[in-house]
This record gives sequence, C-alpha cells and structure tokens, in this order.
Amino acid sequence: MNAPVDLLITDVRIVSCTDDACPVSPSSFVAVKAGRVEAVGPMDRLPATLAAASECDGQGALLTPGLVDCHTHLVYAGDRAREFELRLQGASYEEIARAGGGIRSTVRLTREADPTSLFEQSAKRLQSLMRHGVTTVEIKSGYGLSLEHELKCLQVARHFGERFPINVRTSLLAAHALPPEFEGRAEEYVDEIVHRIIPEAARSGLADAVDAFCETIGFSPAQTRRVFEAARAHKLPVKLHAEQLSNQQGAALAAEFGGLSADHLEHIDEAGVQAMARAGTVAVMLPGAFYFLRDTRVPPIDLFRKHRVPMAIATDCNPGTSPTTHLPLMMNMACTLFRMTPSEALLGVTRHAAQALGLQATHGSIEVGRQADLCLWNIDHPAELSYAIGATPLRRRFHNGIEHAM
Ligand code: DI6
Ligand code: FE
Repeated sequence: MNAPVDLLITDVRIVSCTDDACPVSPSSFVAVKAGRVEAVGPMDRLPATLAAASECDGQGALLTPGLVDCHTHLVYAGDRAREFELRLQGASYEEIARAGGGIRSTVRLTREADPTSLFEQSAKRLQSLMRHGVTTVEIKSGYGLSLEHELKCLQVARHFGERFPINVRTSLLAAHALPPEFEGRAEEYVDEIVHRIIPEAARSGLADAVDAFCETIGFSPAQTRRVFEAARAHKLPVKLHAEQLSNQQGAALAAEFGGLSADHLEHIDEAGVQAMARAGTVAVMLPGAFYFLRDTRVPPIDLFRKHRVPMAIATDCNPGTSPTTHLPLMMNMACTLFRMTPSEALLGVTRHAAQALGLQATHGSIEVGRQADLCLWNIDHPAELSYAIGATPLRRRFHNGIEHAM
C-alpha cells in the first residue's frame, strides 16, 4: 500500500458483520480508496507510511457497515392518519381495504401528484432514513398501479440514487392492489402487468426486481406465479410479500423462483421455511407493520434459525401499515416483539439485508473490496443499537467513503 488512500479512519472498534456473533474488534483502522475498503486492521498494524487525502479520528467509537433497509414503499403521496383514527375506533385494516380505503386512497393521491411533488414529499422520508444510518435502501413502486404511474414512482426512486448519497435498489410492485379501473377484472390487470408493465420496467432499466402482494386482499398464488414467470422472462429477480395475514404458500412460491426474499411471514409453516432454506431466500421481518396492525402472530423465528434461513429486518416504510423511517427502532421491535437477539438484529440490517437485495458481494459488511458504506456510532456495544427505544446514536455516516452533512 504505497499510493495514498482517499480516506483513513483510525481508532475505531469494528463490528464487521462477517461473523454471526458480531464480535467487536480492538482499536482498528479502515483505509478507503475509490469508494471501497482498501485495507482493515488493528491500529498497531497501521503502516506508518500510509498517506491519506483525508482522515477521520474515530476516538474509539463503534464502526458498523452502513445500514441496509431492504423493504420500503417510501415513494407515495399524502398520508393515512385518518385511517389510523378509524382503526383506533375498531375498523380493521382488511375492512378499510375492502371498503376502498387503505392502499387505494394512497394510489389516488400518488397518481395525482406530479413527479416533482412526489419527489419532494418522498425525499423527506429518504433523508430521515439516512439520518438513522441507512446507506442502501430498497424502494418499491406499488402506489401507481398503471404503466404510467408505476414508472413515475420508479423514476423518482432512481432519481434519489442520483441526488442523494445513498444506494437505491428498486422493485416493481405493480401487483400490490387491484386498481379501481380493473374492479372485478383481476386477471386482466395481471395481463396488463405481464404484457406491458413488467416488459417496460425491464426495458427502461427502472426496476431491479419484481415484487407482489400474495394475499386474500392482494393477488392469488396463481396470479403471483404469472407475475413471477414474466419477471423471469425479463431476467428480473423476484421477492414477495408472503404470509402476512394468512398462509397462501407464497414463500414456497418465491423460493421456487429462486426469490431474493420473502417478507412478513407471520403465517409461514415449516414446509415454507424449508423451501426458503433450499433456495437461499432471505426471510425479511417487518416488525413495524406487526406492531402497527397490533398483530399477535409472531413469525416463527425458531424455524428460521433451525433451517438456517438468514433473517433480515426492514422498516416496510409505507403510509398504511408501517409509517416509519426508523430502522434502529425496527431492530428494537424485532428483539422485543419477535425475540430476535441483538446480534441477529444487527445482521438483519446489514449482511442479511444486503443479501435480500442480491448485494451480498458488495454491501452489508466491512471487508476489503466492499463498498465503503460505514456508520460510526456513539455507543460502546453493538447491542445498544437494539436496546435503546427510538434513539439513533449515529455520529458519522460514510457512503462510498464520503461523509455528507445531513
Ligand atoms: N403489505 C403491507 O404491509 C403494505 N403493503 C403490503 O403489501 C401496506 C400498504 C398500504 O396499506 O398502503
Ligand atoms: Fe411492504
């Protein structure tokens, strides 16, 4: 290492997230070049001759990979605070959805919003995520539900990756709900997704993956299969909202298509977990939605452990069931509500979340050659990230080795 590096971070205690136990290293350094980790090691091995364009003294603080939020719906217009009030008066999420509220009310506002307004409204949520330590985010469409408006939402998400210091992965979720103009004609809407929306999302390069909501109030397994076949024909990987409100065997379907992840999973059975294990499909826990809907059925964490299915944790940021951008709070909820361990929670927002996006070779851990997405925290032990309710002890955040004011 003779040529100067771009950034040298010294005196940090590193949780690299390469080891499942999340051990903390002794005082160490990280050297960054061209946006990637060039070298990592204990301070007493820091080459005396190493020159750096900029330096950061970590003062003994804890360094983790930048956080990865692998499941959000953050591009939408308006809010659903009124629906929240109705639910407090006793209406259920499904009743509101069946009565034309819920997702559809957000669809109406999102369709009406021009791209600039949609960008501005959604950027507030994106910036909030960043302030909580997120350096990679997955953003789904799903509130447009037509070719024009789905692409508009994906375009806004793509622009975020160009305008903000964050890595954005997009998922086309046209199969989120039935748009009102297709009332009673679900198969025809699936035709529209299969023959027009997926091909155009693939051709334009606006979608990195295809997702669907496989549920009694969403799309049936047979319809989801058609969506997945179209995704496969266009070489797009799949993921799925599965087993959130009932067991539709959606996780096994996602696994059959080599899915990156199956998400929610409160109602999954052991056969579904085994199918995920065989396919290497990540189980994404969304405790914010569980909490907000006052769900009582906990996803079978022991089965994921038993079959060694990697578990990720995400915000599910959306106006109806998880209006949050607080990923560390989701770690707390995953521990408190689902009994995950703080180490599992940390892997769930780093290495396993990166895997849920197919980014395990480049993101989610601190290793030579990986993207230099790093968070420096004002804590002594990694469990504090899960322990503190609603705190974000973020001190500094680096994306591709560059620190940005937030
Ligand atoms: N499951 C969810 O929890 C969100 N979407 C989905 O498929 C809810 C979306 C909404 O209510 O707006
Ligand atoms: Fe979701």
